[in-house]
Amino acid sequence: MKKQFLDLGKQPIANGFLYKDQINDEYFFNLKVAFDEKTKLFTQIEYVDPPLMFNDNYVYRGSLSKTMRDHFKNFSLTLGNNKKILEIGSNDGVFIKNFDPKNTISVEPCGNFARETQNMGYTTYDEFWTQDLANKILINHGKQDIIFAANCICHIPDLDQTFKAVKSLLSEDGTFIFEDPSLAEVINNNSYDQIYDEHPHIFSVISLDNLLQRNGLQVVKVDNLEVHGGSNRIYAKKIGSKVDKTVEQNKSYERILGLDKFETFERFAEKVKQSKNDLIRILKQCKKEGKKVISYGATSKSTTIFNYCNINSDLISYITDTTPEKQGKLSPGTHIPVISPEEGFNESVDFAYLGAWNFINEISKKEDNFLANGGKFITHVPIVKII
Ligand code: DWN
Repeated sequence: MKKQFLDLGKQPIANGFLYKDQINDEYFFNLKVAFDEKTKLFTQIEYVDPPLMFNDNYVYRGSLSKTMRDHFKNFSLTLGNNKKILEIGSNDGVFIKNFDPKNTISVEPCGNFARETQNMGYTTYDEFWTQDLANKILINHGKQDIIFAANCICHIPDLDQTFKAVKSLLSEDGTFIFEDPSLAEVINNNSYDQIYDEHPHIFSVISLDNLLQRNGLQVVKVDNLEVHGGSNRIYAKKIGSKVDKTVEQNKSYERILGLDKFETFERFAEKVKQSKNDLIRILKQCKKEGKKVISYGATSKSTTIFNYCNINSDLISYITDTTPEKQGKLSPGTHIPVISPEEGFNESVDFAYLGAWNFINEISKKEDNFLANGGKFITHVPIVKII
């Protein structure tokens, strides 16, 4: 049974960057967050219909940061190039491009990106991951040694169907490897901006093992990763496989954090409200002092922040982002203009709110001149502060 603990209000499609003449048709939904007492899953009350988010106009490109390009390249080297591998949610190919197209299949429902990987020579199914698709791939290509997904499984509302379909396509000793933001890190960092339409769930290892096991799979190993503010790479195999000690280590850490208890999330909800008040206060103070504040990185995460905290272009002049598909548009819901860093990240800026706080190391290195000249970053992670 789902028990609600947090209401983040009316929210738009997090990656629904739009033009002025599209404002009247903008879609909103109620972003309410709950805890499932049975599976211990952190999940939303109302899921957004996937085609509203993932379609030919999808704008998020995984390959735009060096951190993520290096991350996937390094992991691919550990897997070797001689296994049959399938990726669910291949985006612009940032992971699969490290593999030989002969042994590699990808699945990507955003047609614009599916065409990109097809053009790179990869067999790409431009469809959502379902049992029907798994059946089709089984007939066309046979069982797979590795099924991989990064920042994708937590995007899928129906986890039972997802895991059953994975199991049906895995070879007997095959491994399902997937990475997603870690619930432990979301709680530790108060990074409530990880909650938006595309993330109907945020996973603990405890909840994942419950869900996988009821579908014939089990978690056999966990890697804790730094990317995206703290993620877990889960290795799952068919039930009965050898289980690494990292599984129990992660579960017992999560029990210490209370991730198996509703009360933990009630406390989290209080911290979220505090964070909202602190952020609004700091931005209003900057405005009062006549400072120019912009936002760095037009992220899905910042859509949650700006809409929950009612932050619009009164407080944030504009957002800079390297993604060509976001530039020249307005941010979802609160309609702050998005422009390129070349146009907007200059000496006129006093403060930059870090929409892409998860890339703070990469950004601080790149923007050392801004910092050296007295510019400052603002973040809400783990508490609202000026850096
Ligand atoms: O799961 C998801 C994650 C992996 O990616 C998706 N649901 C959608 C997306 O979420 P996000 O938009 O919050 O992701 P990022 O990776 O934090 O987005 C970073 C944004 O910042 C991109 O639009 C690129 C931009 N950027 C920039 O302008 N300058 C990034 C860097 C590193 C930079 O230096």
